[in-house]
Amino acid sequence: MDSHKKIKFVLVGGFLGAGKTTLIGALAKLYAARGKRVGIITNDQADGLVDTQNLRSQGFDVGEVAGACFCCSFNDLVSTAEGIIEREIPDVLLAEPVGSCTDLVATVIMPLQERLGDRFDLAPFGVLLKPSHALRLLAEDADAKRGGFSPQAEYIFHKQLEEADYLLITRSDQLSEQQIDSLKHLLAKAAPGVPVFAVSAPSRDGLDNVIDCIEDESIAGRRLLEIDYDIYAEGEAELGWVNLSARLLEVSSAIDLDHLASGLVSKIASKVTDAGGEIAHVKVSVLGGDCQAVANVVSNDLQVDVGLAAKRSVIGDLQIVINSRVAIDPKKLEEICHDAVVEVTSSYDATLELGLSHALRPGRPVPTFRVTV
Ligand SMILES: Nc1nc2c(ncn2[C@@H]2O[C@H](COP(=O)(O)OP(=O)(O)OP(=O)(O)O)[C@@H](O)[C@H]2O)c(=O)[nH]1
Ligand SMILES: [Mg+2]
Repeated sequence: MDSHKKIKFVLVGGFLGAGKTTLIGALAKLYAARGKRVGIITNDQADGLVDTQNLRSQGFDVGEVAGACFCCSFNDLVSTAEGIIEREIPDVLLAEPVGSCTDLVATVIMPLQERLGDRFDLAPFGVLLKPSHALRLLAEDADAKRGGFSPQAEYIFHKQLEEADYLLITRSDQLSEQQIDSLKHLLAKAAPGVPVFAVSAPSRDGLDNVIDCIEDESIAGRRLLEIDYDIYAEGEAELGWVNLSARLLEVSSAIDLDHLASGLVSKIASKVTDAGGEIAHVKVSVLGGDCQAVANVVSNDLQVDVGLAAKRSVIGDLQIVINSRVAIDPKKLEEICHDAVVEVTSSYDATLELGLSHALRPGRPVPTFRVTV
């Protein structure tokens, strides 16, 4: 790369389970096919990220900011970007913030532009929407308007919309034209004048529109929010957060990685539903040799999905990583995840070794920097 050319820095926003990691994987592949070098930065409140493993297993250079969101660990975000740049200068850096974060223009994009604008070219800010979630939260009919989460958590969703330069409705492969049109109609009211595109990572529909938005500086509105951090903090704290890891050792007969990952997600989801919890995203990665499966569920009433299929059965040690984000007490969620691993793996001829577990509620966001009007 021309050492004077700026690195395009693309922050991909959206609520938990909206499809950020999946879109980043698809964009990274598209950029790579066009001869561009891509670096990726993932982010979470605790370490042990399914997303990092998912994107690394697809062959990308992924740096991780773990322990706090980008806005509260801005300097870690910069040093992680520098780590990627030292390995090989990318043309594009794709960064995924925590899905319960907002106010990212003021706390990440503008501070990056002000401090590192000579190295980075900050792309317009795109925000993804999970159709089932958006349809419920934006519904005009009061009966259909049931977000599942508290008004404080819904506040975060609305603030995310408000700061977007462009909006992406994900999973277009699962939507009818009519559903896409009605979502666009609702979004035209909620975010007037903001371009909206429907995208599908599996079919690649709409990806060119995303690249066009990334390149179109004229849509970068740098919308600074008026936001109440008390409500924002309460909304984030509604979610229980569990990252748990385990290993399956002495595996004596081949285990289907996709089946194990989806079995674990199903078990956790059914226990969460029984306990009255509201799922934002439960994801499980199973790694065996050089193969990886990731299974997900993003709502109590949606099916478990194998987001990254290994299509392999493996004999040998397996690594399991569970990331659960659910509106429920984190200790209860930890117990559920723990019990699910024990129950699901008991049917295999193998030894279970439980590893680290983090159970928390996200703390109040305290941005390192915050640009105001
Ligand atoms: N069919 C379909 N599924 C998708 C698409 N995009 C995402 N998904 C699925 O949606 C689920 C969540 O996707 P992720 O990319 O992990 O969502 P995320 O926004 O990164 O989630 P968090 O990191 O938890 O905030 C996974 O099961 C994906 O396979 C899409 O375009 N089509
Ligand atoms: Mg993700």
